[in-house]
Order: sequence, then C-alpha cells, then structure tokens
Amino acid sequence: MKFSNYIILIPALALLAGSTMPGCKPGKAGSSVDADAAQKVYVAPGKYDEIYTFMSGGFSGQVAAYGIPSGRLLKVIPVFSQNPENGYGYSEETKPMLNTSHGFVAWDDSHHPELSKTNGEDDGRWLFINGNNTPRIARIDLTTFKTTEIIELPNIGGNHASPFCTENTEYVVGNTRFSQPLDNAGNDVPIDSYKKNFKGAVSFVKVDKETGGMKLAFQLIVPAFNYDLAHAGKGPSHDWMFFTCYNTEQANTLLEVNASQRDKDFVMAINWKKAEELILAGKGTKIPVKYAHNVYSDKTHSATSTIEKETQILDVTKFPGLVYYMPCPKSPHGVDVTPDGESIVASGKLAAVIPVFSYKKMLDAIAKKAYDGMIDGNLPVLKYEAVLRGEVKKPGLGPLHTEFDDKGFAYTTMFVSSEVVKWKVDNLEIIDRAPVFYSPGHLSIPGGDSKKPYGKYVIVMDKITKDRYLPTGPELSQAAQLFDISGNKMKLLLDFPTIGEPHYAQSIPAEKIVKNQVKFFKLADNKNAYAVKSEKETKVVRTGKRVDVYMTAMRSHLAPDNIEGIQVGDDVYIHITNLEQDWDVPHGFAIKGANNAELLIMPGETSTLKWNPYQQGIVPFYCTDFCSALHQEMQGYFRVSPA
Ligand code: CUK
Ligand code: CUA
Repeated sequence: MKFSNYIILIPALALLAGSTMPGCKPGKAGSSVDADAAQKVYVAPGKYDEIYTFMSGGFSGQVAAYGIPSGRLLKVIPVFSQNPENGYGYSEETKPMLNTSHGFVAWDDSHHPELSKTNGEDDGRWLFINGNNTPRIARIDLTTFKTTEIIELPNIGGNHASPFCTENTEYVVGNTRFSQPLDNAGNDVPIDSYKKNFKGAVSFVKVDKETGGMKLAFQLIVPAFNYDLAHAGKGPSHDWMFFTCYNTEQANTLLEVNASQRDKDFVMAINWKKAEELILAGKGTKIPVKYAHNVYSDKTHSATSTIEKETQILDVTKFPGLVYYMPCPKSPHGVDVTPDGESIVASGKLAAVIPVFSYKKMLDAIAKKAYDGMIDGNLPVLKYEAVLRGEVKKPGLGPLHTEFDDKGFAYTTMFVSSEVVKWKVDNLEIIDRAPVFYSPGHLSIPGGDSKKPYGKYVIVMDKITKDRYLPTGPELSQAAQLFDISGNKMKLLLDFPTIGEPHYAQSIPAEKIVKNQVKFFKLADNKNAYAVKSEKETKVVRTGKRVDVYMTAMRSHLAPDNIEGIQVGDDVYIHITNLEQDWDVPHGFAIKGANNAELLIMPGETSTLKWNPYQQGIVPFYCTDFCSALHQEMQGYFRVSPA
C-alpha cells in the first residue's frame, strides 16, 4: 500500500476525482507513529494547548477553533450558516448578518480562514473567512470569537480566491472562481458567449487599522478565467498580490476535459499598490451594483444590514503595468509566497513539478519586456524561463498547497499520491516525504504563510478518511493530521476528525489570542434598544398585535416568568438581558413548539427571539444552558388566549 509511488502517470480526468485513490487497508498506517507521539499530543487536564488552529467548516459554512497539539475542538464559530446551538441567524439581533442582495441566505461554503497581519506577522486580532457560494467575506473578532462583519462582493460568482490579506491587512481580497457577466451588464446573454461577455473581478476590501471595519474599495476587471487562490507578497514583494488561474482555455462546458488542454495556465501578478494609486487619482469608474454590508456591534449586541449600490472598477486592459501573467504548468491551484517574499510557489495540480518563481526575476522580465504574448490585447504574459527560479522535481502527484516553517523548509500537499513533501526553499531539493490518509487539501503551519513562521507542527487536512475512524454510515468524517516538524523528518502524531470539510486552516500561538479575551460584556455598556438593567425594569408591552417582553435572566430565574395576555396570531418579541457579570455564565431560552432555535445569551448581552403563537394554550419556556444547581428551576409559562 504505497501511495507515494508516482511512477505511473494518472490521466488528468482521474486526478480530479478523489475516488481514484487506491483501496486502503487499515492497520499499517498506525504503526508508523513514534512511541513518544502520545506524550507530544497529551495536554493534561486543566492545561492549555499551545496553539489555536482555526479551520474552515467548508459546506457547514462555519469556522472551528481547535487546540493543538491535542486536536480538541474548542468552539464552532458561526459565520455564514444559521447555528441553532447559540441562536446565530435565528435571533433578531443576528438575522441581519445573513442578509445579502438576494435576501436572507442561511448557508454558505467557507474555505479559507486568514488571520490579520501586522508587518507580515499574524497579530491575533481578526480572522477573515470567505463565503464561496454567495460571494462574501466575513470578519471574526478574536477577542469575542464572534462574527462581527460580513461584506458581500458584487460582480462575481464563487468567491474562492479569498480572503487573503496584504502585509499589514491594508486589504483583504476576493476573486471569482466562475467568471460571469458584470452585474450591471444584465445577465441575459447566451452562456456560449462566455469569451465575449464574461469577466473576472478582483475585489480589494479595505480594512480599517483600528476597528477592522471593511469597505469595498475597488474592483479590477480581469479576463474571464477561473481564479482559484491567492497570496500577497511580503517584504520586497509587498506591493503585489498573486492569483492562480486555471481554465485559461476559457471553456464553459465539460471543464474537466476542456480546461485541461493547455500545457500551462497562469499565475496572475497584480500590482495592488499601483491600482490603489490609480483609484486615489480618480481613475476608477463608478458602476451600479447591489451588495449587502452587515455589521455587528458589541455595544448594541445587534447587527445592521445595509444594501450598497455602487462600486468602483478599473478595467486592467486600460491601465498598463497593473497585471502580468506568469505561465504555470497545468491547472495551478495554490499559490504561496516564501517568508522572505522573494519566491512564489505555485502548484499545478496536474503538473509533475512545482515551479518556484522569483520575484526579482519577475521584475527584471517586466523591465526587459521578456514577453511570451499578450492576453486580451495588452496584458503581458512573461516568459516562463525568465521568471522561473527553479522547479521542485518529482514532488509526487497532484501538488496543491505549500506552507513554510521557521528553518527554511517548505511543505507541499500531494492530493493524488496522498503525501506531504518537505523541500528546501533555497535549493529546491526534496528532503522528506510522509504519507497522509488520504488525499490532502491544504496544510497549516503556525505562522506558515507569514513573514515569521513559528513552525513546530504541520496540520494536514484530508478529504478522505476511509479506514481511519469507526465508520459512521456512508458519510465518514473528514480529518486533520498533526505532524511534528521540529526535526529533520516529519513525524505523525495524531489524527482528529473535523466539522464539515476543512479546506484551509490558520494556526497561531495561543498567547497572542488568550491575552485579549473578553470574559463578559459590561451590563452598564449595553446599548441594545430592548435591554433592561435590573429585574425591576422588566415589563410586557402590547402595541396592536405586537407584544414586547422585556425579560431578565439571572441565576436562577427568568423574570417575568408567568406571562398572560398573549393572543393567537400576535408577534411576540422576547428580549432577554442576561444580568450576570461573570465569565462563562450564559443563559439559554427556548419556547415549546416555537419554529426557530433557542437563544444563548452571554453575560451582559441582550438577545431577542421572535415567536408567533398559533394556537391557544399554556406554553412553557425554560433556560437551555445548565447554569447552576437551580438551572432546572429557570422556567416559566405563556398563556395564549384566542384572538
Ligand atoms: S481549496 Cu479546498 S483543498 Cu477551497 Cu483552498 Cu485547495
Ligand atoms: Cu440559566 Cu440554566
């Protein structure tokens, strides 16, 4: 059972299907684990993990925080999907977070978490994550582990190349996986007019230095390719952002055949600094669009949603010097920049080598006009040999993603041959390879895409697990695998299952996050319109068919707890303020038969559940979070009378 054999070339079609993996038998894999592996992942009861790993939940639409090296799941942070566990997207306060130009969208597909950076280093302030389906970027505040902002991106379909950030988090980017006509062009064009009418749009979302607030600054209109992933330059290459593009054949049908024709696709290099200057000089064109911008406030404990109506675009064909293309073997997927910012590593998933481009050579090639043709008339394709620093030879099959450690090594996942390959950044020599189980996508090293990797571990995210866990019916858990990379050889330490499909993860030493934790919200600062600050202020107010219940929760009762005068067909809003002022004392709230979720209200917070009683009767409610020895006593009744 050797997946690392890559002598036989698997046809392109097969490479794309995870199911081509050879049949796997359990047993052998486990035996490759070192005797001291258990010691290295054992975090004693009461002790903290060393690292936080934030993993995307893929088709769950969420983000999960794990402790490393234990692999313990610490929290599921709801982002793009409703989450009944804590009422996210169900409470009146959080519903606006899921608003889009298409209305309320309760689900998405999240792929790439990205930690905010200062001077190219992870600063532990915010975590950005893309919504792939209804194109969005979200920002999670790492002091509260709450999603506090979501911005939709117009003009694109499939926000996959996102939300990678520049060296000082000046911008986070988004780019389309499915080129489409611009929103304002009207979408009633034949699909087979793809080459003529479809476009890509690269979004640059400005991030406020102090607040993290996002704003769609501008979009660059680029050729209709499929844009897959991105990474920003750093250090010398600070001004540039690199994107992989596949389907440069511009096929719009049977992509698995038609988009794999060419020997080379591209890495697109964008001089974002120059684009920013052009925008500041007023060269942008304003066009009408529609996109939602949702902001959550920790003061009002509620979100507002605004529909924006305009964006600024630059057509890159009209501004020479903004965009260059570097040829890259066969359908590149990941693109990663070395910690020194000098080399750009692209992974052609159907390629037999890993090309490593030199930033310096790219500048020289631009200066000398070492072109190999033009795209769309005047976008230069640079000569492969002119920009190439070298190739990592025979890395394995299906290279996808690369991260870096603190000792000058790179680690690349091989999707088809199911392994991680360690190579030296300076001479491109492979020095180790380790099998993984199976078909890895991304991998994450603490600080591994930053200027200063922390190293020590690599976490590999596998798409297929087959024989690794107790079976759970047809659907098996996806998984992460933890390797010790402190020595010369990678050592497998641990497997752990994950939620949804973990695409990418970002990992950071815990101390950068622990020190800023908010333990509870100050009641005195609560500016929610329906907050009450003491039990004395609780009340029930009827306005026509609307009933507002101002309720408090405090160990160990809800007040008021017997509520009469509710009528069938009323719109009842139950606003609950948690009066506790201590860490880890949320209260929950649920109503029998209510067609939504519970609320989970943090100390000092106010949260609102809307309820439409549809039949006469006595309806109990209770606190859902075991909060004290008298938790079971936290209950009450509504009496619903005929209208
Ligand atoms: S993708 Cu999933 S393995 Cu969305 Cu970053 Cu490469
Ligand atoms: Cu409050 Cu249980």
